[in-house]
Amino acid sequence: MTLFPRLGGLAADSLDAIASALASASPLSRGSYRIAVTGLQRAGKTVFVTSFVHALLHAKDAPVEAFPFFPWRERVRAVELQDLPGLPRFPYAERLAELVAEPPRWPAPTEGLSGVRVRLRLAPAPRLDRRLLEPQTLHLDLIDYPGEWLLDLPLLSLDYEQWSAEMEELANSGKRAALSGGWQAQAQALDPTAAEDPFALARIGGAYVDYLKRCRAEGLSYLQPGRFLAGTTPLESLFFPFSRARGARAGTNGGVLARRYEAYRKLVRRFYSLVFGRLRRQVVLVDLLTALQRGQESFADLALATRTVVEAFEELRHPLAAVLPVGRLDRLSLVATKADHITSGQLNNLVGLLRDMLGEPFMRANARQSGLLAIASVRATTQETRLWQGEALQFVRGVPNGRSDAVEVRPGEIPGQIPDRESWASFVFNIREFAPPRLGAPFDRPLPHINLDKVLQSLIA
Ligand SMILES: Nc1nc2c(ncn2[C@@H]2O[C@H](COP(=O)(O)OP(=O)(O)OP(=O)(O)O)[C@@H](O)[C@H]2O)c(=O)[nH]1
Ligand SMILES: [Mg+2]
Repeated sequence: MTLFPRLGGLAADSLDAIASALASASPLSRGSYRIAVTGLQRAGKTVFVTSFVHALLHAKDAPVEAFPFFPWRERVRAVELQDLPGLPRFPYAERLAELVAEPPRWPAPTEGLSGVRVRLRLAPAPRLDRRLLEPQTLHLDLIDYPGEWLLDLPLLSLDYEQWSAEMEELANSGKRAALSGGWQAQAQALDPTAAEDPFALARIGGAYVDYLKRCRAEGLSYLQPGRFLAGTTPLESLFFPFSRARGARAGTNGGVLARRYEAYRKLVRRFYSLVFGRLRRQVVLVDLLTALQRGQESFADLALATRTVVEAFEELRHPLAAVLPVGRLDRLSLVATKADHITSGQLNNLVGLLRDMLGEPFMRANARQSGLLAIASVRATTQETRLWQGEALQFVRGVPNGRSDAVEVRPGEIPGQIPDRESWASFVFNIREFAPPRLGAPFDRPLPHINLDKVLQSLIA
C-alpha cells in the first residue's frame, strides 16, 4: 500500500525532459551559444537574464556606451526572442514589465530551470573570401537554473552514514545549533531498527526541510540536500541526517532513509551527467555583499557553498569525468553581483574577494577559460562625491526598498581578500537593498548596468 498515492517521484521526469531538450536542440553549431546562468537563491539570476536579454534586443540601436561590448552592433538586422524547444519559458516580457513599471519591482523568487533564445539576424561580414562568410543567424540560448542543484555534489562521494555524520556535526555548530533542535530531538526519538513508520519519517523530514529554510533565512548557504529548499519534494522522498541508521536493514526506519538517500543521489548523478555536462558556457553569480553585511558566519558559509558549486566545474575535467559521461567546459564567468551597492573605487576589491573565496588553486586551474567580474545587472544607485572636512568622500545614492525617498550611504570599505578572524570586527559595512531605478516604460535601450556587457565578452571570447 502506498500512503501518498498522489505524489510523484523526485522530479526525475522533469530532469529527463530537460535532458532530452538539451540533447536535441543543437547549441553547438557554429555561431550559436548556450549560456547557463546559475547562483544560489537571490544571487540575481532572474534580474541578470532579464537585463541581459533586454540589452541584446536593444544594443544595436543604442549609443555605444549603453552596452559597449556588443560584437554584432554593425551587422544586426533584427533580433527576436523564441522559446527554447522542450524547456520551460523564461518570462522575459513579464519580468521586464515589472522592472520598468511605476513603481518598479524586482522579480519574485523563481524555482527550477527556464530558458529563452535570442535570435539575431546578421548581415554577412564583409570578407574577401566568400567561403568565410559567417552565419547569418545567431542563437544565444540563455538558461536560468538554481545553484542549489550544484550544492549536492559532495553527496556523490559520501554514503548515507558519512553524509549524516557530516551534517549532524554541522548542525551543532554556529547559528545552526539554535535552529536544529527541533528535528534533532525528533530524530533522537526515532528507532532506526523499528519497522518503517512513514508518518514519523514524513514528520521528521518536514522538520528537517523547515530547518534548512530557517538556516537560509538566517543567511546561511551551505545547505543539503539543495533540492529540498524548493519545497516541492514529495513526502515519501524526504530524508534527513541520521547516523544512527548505520547498518539498519531494509524495511526499517534506518533502511528506508538510506534507500531514499540513494535514490536522491541517483538523481544528482543524472543531473550532472545529463544536464550539467551539456551546459558548457556558464555564468555563476555570487552575492558577496549581502553575506558581508550579514557577518562572518554567513560569509564563511557562502564561501563553502560557492566552492562546492564551482567544484563541479573542476570535476568536469577531473575525477567525475571518469565516472560520468560529461563534457568539457568552454567558458566560465564568475561574477559578483549587485556591485551598484558599493562605490566604483571598490569594484576591484570585490573581485579580489571573490577570487579569494574561490581560492588560488581553482583560479590557476581554470585561468584559461574563466573570467572574474563585478557587475550590476540593473544599476539602482548613482554615485555622489561629498566634501567632508576637506576630504572627498564617495556615497551611493538610491531609494531603499519599500521607501519613497532617496538616501545617500557610505557602504564601507570592501576588503580585497577574506578578512581573518581578528580583523572582521574592524570592518563596518552599510550595504542596503535598493529599489530598482525608475526608468518608465517603454524603455527601449539597455537598462543601466555595470559591466553587464563584459559578461557577454567573457562568455564568447
Ligand atoms: N541593486 C541591485 N539589486 C539587485 C540586482 N540584481 C538583483 N538584485 C537584488 O537581488 C534580489 C534577487 O534577484 P533575483 O534576480 O530575483 O535573484 P535570483 O537568483 O533569480 O533568485 P531566486 O529566483 O530566488 O533564486 C532582487 O530582488 C534585488 O533586490 C542588481 O543588479 N542591483
Ligand atoms: Mg530567480
